[in-house]
Amino acid sequence: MKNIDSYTHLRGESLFVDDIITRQDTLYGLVFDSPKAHGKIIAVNYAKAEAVHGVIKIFTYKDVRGENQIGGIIPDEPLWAEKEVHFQGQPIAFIVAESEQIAKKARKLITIEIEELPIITTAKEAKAKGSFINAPRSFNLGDTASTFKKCKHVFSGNTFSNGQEHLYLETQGAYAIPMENGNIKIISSTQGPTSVQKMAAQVLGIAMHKIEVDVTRLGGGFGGKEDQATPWAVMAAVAVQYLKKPVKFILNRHDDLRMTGKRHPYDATFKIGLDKDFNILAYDVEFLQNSGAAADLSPAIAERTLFHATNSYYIPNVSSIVHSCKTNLPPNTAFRGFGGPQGMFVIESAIAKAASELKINKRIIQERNLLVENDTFSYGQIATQVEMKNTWNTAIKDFELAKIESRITKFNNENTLFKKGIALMPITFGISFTNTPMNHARALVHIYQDGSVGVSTGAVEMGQSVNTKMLQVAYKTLGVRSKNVKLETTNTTRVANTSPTAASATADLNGKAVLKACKILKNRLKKVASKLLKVDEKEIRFKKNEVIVNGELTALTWKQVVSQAMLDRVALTENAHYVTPKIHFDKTKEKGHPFAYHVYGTAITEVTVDCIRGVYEIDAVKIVHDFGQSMNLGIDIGQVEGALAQGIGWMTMEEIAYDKKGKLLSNTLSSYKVPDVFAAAKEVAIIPLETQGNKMAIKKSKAVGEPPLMYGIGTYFAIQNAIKAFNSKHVIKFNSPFTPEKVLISLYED
Ligand code: MTE
Ligand code: LUZ
Ligand code: MOS
Repeated sequence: MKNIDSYTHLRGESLFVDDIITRQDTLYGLVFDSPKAHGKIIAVNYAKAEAVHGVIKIFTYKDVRGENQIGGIIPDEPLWAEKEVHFQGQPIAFIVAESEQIAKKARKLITIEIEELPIITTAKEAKAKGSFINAPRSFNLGDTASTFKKCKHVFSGNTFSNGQEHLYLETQGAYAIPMENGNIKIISSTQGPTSVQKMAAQVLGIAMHKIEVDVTRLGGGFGGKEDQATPWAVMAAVAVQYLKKPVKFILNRHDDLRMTGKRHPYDATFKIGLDKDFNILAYDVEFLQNSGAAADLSPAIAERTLFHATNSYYIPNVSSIVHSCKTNLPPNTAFRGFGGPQGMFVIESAIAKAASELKINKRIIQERNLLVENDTFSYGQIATQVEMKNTWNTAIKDFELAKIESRITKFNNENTLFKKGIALMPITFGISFTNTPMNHARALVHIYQDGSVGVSTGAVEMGQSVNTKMLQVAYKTLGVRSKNVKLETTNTTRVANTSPTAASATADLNGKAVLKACKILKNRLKKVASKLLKVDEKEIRFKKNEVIVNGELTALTWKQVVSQAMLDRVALTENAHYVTPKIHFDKTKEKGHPFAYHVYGTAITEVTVDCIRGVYEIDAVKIVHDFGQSMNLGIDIGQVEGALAQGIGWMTMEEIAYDKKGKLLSNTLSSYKVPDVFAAAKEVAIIPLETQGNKMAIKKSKAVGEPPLMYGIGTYFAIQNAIKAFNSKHVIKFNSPFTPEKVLISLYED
């Protein structure tokens, strides 16, 4: 089934926040943000801005009737700065005017005096100064200290991986509308409608039921709208509470780049110990997460770094620790992979370092240590239904790795100024919110009296095609035609108290709820049909709007059954609640079984480096991926391709840069390079692994949103191998992204 949005997308008819028809009296918002990264606010002068014709009001923390607080995990983030500022781009005031142009003009007239305080921009500096968000977390297995003494080989090193801009095509934004009795409706481009509702209620000082949040779809989120869609929606709501007029606020790209957080940069140090057969016996790792100026989702992201610190390997002795370091940058936030990629880059670096020192192929160490059935993760979960080696061996066999390698060797022998490199990248990613209480969802299914169906869930459509999957679950379960089912907007008054659309778990959680609701409705209608046909309800099946008895079509239709159900006063609406069974985690012990299951895969990446210029091309990425029993391979392959491109971008060209003053230098699309069609791999081959799938996944179709991003990590090591083929003296480093500048330096250093 095609993505149900493709028709309107192609015709430009799909609705995003900025496409909603505005009410005539709509006003427009714009944020005035801090020009300094750290300091005391001495004075702000709004007089000139307020005097601009068409400026209605400038809102500050003084206008907050509830709490000036939007911190989710830790209440450490004011909506608008009060006495101090902690990062460049921190919102201080909200200008509401008759037009965006007027607001922009007014913004230029605001003057501010700040007494500057010392600025921290890196995690290392923060650690040295003891600047943290919270206490460190640590996952441990076995005993690394005594094991290192027994290891034949021990290597250590350090790594850095940089942040990443989400660059959703649709920037952040919201439209808030006054309803009667002080109620407010907010149309928001958010992955977390309930977070917007909850924070708006908290800041406005009103009950949650007075706020309705509605989401049609997002032009991309990638984690950037899990938490950070909230402030803009809340600001608009504060203005509505005061002015009783609709307020629209869409960030322009420049403001969005400057004011929002990104993927967390990580510094790390590692120590890895191996025996004579290259079994990894011990791994010690310390992560320094650059969290930015407030917690946002950093503690949860730090935790997931620990969950994925050993990637796809079984290591019997692990000690891992992560510090969330407080710096004067915009609070960094969720980004596809949620700390997992940062953890995996370090273990891959450690293995690369060991292989380089031992002068063996990295693949030998990787392969020896791949996870197998019943291995224990550092967090105590026992690995079951492990497909790691299955994907690895299939990739080697089906993509004929031996042939690729000999072709590369031949090429490198015959060419002096171009060198090729190859790397294998295994991935293992845990599915479920690591915070167990968040693993729940609801679906509200209406069958209308004409037989058509409306489905509401907590899932937010953001391009990942979750609505198409929900529709597939509904029409197949009910036994109607796909055209009979419509996916409604995501709305907090229809489906309440939702977890954000995140953790790749949305289709599983909401899909299971849809399945449950539809099964109940179907059984109710079977009773009605059984009365009409005078056969046992067990004999009845619905398929494509037909009623089938013992495999034979009957004259009865779905529509007739629904009409009869109306006459019989049968409920044609069902609300179902799903919670992921079996999962648990004990934070006091840092042990448990947090994930419903894991997703596995292997990528083989080939690159060619131009050894005069330092530029490179990605020749091919060949992937064997564990989709389980995919319910929509077209969509799932699209997710792999998109995530791969994003992972390659993170590892190679996307270079976030702040200066020492905490000013974002990569603040335009000419100074921040995202992968385009030329940067994409010239060949992407994806083989779906043939497996039984997992019962915990919706229709045994495994979650796919985030895991394939980590295939991109293979690119870093493929480039490294190409450099080695040119410059044997090159001492490998782990400092991503591997930009052409860095490649060029590596090619010629001795
Ligand atoms: N795909 C598109 N096209 N746009 C997005 O914003 N977000 C990714 C992934 N795929 C995203 C995407 C992220 S970060 C997550 S967590 C998952 O989709 C969320 O959706 P799912 O849980 O339905 O997989
Ligand atoms: N968000 C979250 C996530 O709140 N918890 C998670 O475990 C998670 N994992 C991936 C992406 N977003
Ligand atoms: Mo995705 S980082 O869970 O929004």
